[in-house]
Amino acid sequence: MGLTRNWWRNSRQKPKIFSTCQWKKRKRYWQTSTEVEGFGQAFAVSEEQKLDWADIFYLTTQPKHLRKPNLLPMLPLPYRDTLESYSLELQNLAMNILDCMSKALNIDNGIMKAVFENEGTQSLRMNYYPQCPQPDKVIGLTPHSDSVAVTILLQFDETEGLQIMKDKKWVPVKSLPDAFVVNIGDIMEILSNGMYKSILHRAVVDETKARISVAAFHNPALDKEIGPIPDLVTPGTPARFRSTSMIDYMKQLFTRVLDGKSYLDYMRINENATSWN
Ligand SMILES: O=C(O)CCC(=O)C(=O)O
Repeated sequence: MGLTRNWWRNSRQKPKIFSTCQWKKRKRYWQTSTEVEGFGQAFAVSEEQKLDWADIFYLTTQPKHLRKPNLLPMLPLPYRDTLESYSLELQNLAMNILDCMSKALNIDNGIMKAVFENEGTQSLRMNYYPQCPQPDKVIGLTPHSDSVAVTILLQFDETEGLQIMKDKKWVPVKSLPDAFVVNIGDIMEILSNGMYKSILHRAVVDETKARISVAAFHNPALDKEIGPIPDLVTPGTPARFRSTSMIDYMKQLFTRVLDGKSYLDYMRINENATSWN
């Protein structure tokens, strides 16, 4: 898939922006009250909100014209180049994953291509979870499902922290060397009319070790409508989600706090609908 071992090793440079000696430089990339991109906190929407035990650096990477001029284009070299090639490799990997999903859903792969290719968006979130003397009293990342279609997650240092909800229990996801975790997001659950389920997950923190992860989020192009793919809506499997424009979906998203799968529930047509699988 184009991810050669050497390229992989080079790209695993830790996001240096989190090292303490970078404090002053970091200010250049700070989030503002009206801007979710940059360095700061994930999904902070009110003064009263309890924040997660993490710093994040969030930025749009694809398509290029949607990049904030003060973020990726201003990052120092060689870090900027590393992110650039990482972004492109992951965009290709995401398209391959979507292709496999089309096969599994038994739909023409041109359908996914039309939604994701060319202007399909990608954003990266680098998460830094410092060690915490009382890890049981905080959460690194609030339980949530990703609002996007597909997330490709890279975990550094083999430090554990990611947990998924399975059979009503939190299950740790082992961090394997040279491996990505692929998360199904809410948009994929909507497009597949519920055949793929988005995964509820969270990050916990460690008492002695900090942890870094990088999530690459992949979404349809902003001028697309999202809703169940017509081929997957039949008299026996009626549409389980509303359709909306990507723009409206994103606008709504950033006014909400991160809260489990509540946004997907908001998009659901009939919450009492029984699951097909
Ligand atoms: O740090 C992790 O393992 C989880 C990151 C994550 O879920 C996210 O960035 O949405």
